[in-house]
Amino acid sequence: MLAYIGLGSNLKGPKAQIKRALAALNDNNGTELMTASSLYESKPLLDIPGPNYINAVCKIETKLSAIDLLDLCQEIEESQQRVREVKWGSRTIDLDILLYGEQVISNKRLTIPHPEAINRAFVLVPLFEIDPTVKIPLLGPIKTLLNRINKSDVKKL
Ligand code: ROI
Repeated sequence: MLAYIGLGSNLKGPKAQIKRALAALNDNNGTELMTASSLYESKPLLDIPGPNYINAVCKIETKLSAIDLLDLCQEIEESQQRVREVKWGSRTIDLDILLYGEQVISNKRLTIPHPEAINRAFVLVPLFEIDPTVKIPLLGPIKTLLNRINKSDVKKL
């Protein structure tokens, strides 16, 4: 199965945090890293005070189920000592499953396509970079989604 993961960090060396998580996504039995986007910098969403974020999106090939992939993402977050004091707060590393094939998933732990992420410039811009023709289930082609948002607040590094 092809899946897309969004990564974000604004604490403890954000660029290195993203790179370490990308390496971890390649360095295990269930997943293989296919493509990683450039790194992008943006202010915290909603102008919540805190350091700027570094974000990236990657495409993986996986034999894991969506739930097992979520477990893996959470293990990687924990292994990088994820700190998240409050909702919307700063964090060392955040891994979100954006897309899992063309599946639509909705249960207590998982909502795919990721409902919030898929509207954000720091996700759509790197996703478009690595796959400009990807279709988002329920929502349509990425190009259309990208045209609706303000892209000027993410800076490619
Ligand atoms: N803001 C930016 N710019 N990038 C993120 O990855 C990010 N992640 C979050 C919140 C706190 C919503 N803000 C963010 O979880």
